[in-house]
Amino acid sequence: MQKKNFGEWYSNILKVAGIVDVRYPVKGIYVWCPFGFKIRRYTYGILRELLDKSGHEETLFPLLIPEEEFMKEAEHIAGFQDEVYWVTRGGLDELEIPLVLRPTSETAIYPIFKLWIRSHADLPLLTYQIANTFRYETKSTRPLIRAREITSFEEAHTAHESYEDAEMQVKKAVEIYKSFFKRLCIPITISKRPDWDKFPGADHTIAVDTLMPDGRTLQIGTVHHLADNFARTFEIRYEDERGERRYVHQTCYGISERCIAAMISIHGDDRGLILPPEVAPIQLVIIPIIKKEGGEEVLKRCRKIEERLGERYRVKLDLSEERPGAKYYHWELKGVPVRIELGPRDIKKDEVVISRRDEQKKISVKMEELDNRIEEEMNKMGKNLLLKAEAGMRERIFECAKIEEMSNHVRKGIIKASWCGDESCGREMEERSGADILGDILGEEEDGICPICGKETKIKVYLAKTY
Ligand code: A5A
Ligand code: MG
Ligand code: ZN
Repeated sequence: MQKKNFGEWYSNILKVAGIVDVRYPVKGIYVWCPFGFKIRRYTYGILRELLDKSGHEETLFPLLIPEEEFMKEAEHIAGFQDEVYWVTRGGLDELEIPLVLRPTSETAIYPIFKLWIRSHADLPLLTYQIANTFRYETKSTRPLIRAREITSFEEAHTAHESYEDAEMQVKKAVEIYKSFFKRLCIPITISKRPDWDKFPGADHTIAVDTLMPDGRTLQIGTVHHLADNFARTFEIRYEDERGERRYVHQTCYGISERCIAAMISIHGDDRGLILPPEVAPIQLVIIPIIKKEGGEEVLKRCRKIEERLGERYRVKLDLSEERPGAKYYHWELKGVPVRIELGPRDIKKDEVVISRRDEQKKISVKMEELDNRIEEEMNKMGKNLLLKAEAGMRERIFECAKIEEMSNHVRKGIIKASWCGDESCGREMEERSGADILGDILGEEEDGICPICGKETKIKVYLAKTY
């Protein structure tokens, strides 16, 4: 498997590592395999932990949305009408009220928020759900990256007293997503999408992107400030302290299985997956090296290690009939962070050999130091994966002053450029460079000149070829 042919590598690894099965007979719809689903479980465990501890409560709203509710918010419909699946029949009957499969859940949730929210005492309201959503995507579909059934859609929905309170929530959400991607060792950029690329119905959108090995960026999360746009449509009001009825201001933010696509793609190598220890279904594999003699003793000791380390880690003792070399190969493919080898010679020295998936070095460790050493190596591995990935992204960010330079760097990474902020210049810059504007780099202002109109500006933007 050669990662330099990234498209092929990606399809292949999903298959051979047992992440998803793409043979389901509906385009853009995939099956999670047991191993892939375990990665999903640990990954979403982190997301749940972060949302729970920042005051969000988990809910679950229905999959089916009545046409009338779905059609209420003009911009929202305009943005999604090409992408929705309709349910129009029940058995042999035409449904009186056609239903849409949620492409996202604003129009399922907000009619109920209207009932739940009465007074300022009900605010802020912070909820999230993890569910499947359906989008009839027309761009080419790709497992975990552009699915028609998004199986792992985490969407948070919040309501607040004022625009400013919602703005604060946007900042908190960005911090939550930053922590999440840090735990997955995924480097990100954060930018404010241009108006023509914001979420349908939003006041503005902050996006989280990462750079994939083929030089294109993938949007792996978005945080939307909805202002009172949906509140006015769905009449979500609260009574303030003086007894006046006011519209709430809302936010919503989402992440999908793209986070797993990014994690696999960014860390993996020619040998297979490399998983951050926190989300690896198997964190530690023990391989007994059985020679002609001393097999009993080796197995006994391996079982002991399995039992002891099994209290703290997800451990696999590989007792299959394969030769050690074949076992190494298999567990490397599966991305197991740490391997322990133990043979008769190691027993004599009261040692074991350990090696980390991200570095091919073998290290001999005294038995009594094993527990501490494993903990240390797991920590180091997480840090190393993040540092390596960050460096990989940093060296593929190119500052460009002219359109020609920009087009030369498309598909090589992320372009950083000045932009006056006018839509017409932005669109022309996209067209002539062949890259899309990801958005305004928040908190970064620098004197520069718009490459289209020549006006002076402080706005810096990222551009890239996107997925
Ligand atoms: N309700 C808000 C949160 C929302 O729907 N936002 S969104 O449309 O931007 O989607 C949230 C995230 O889902 C996106 O940032 C993107 O990372 C992911 N996503 C969107 N379409 C997807 C698809 N077809 N397959 C996989 N992930 C997708
Ligand atoms: Mg565009
Ligand atoms: Zn300009």
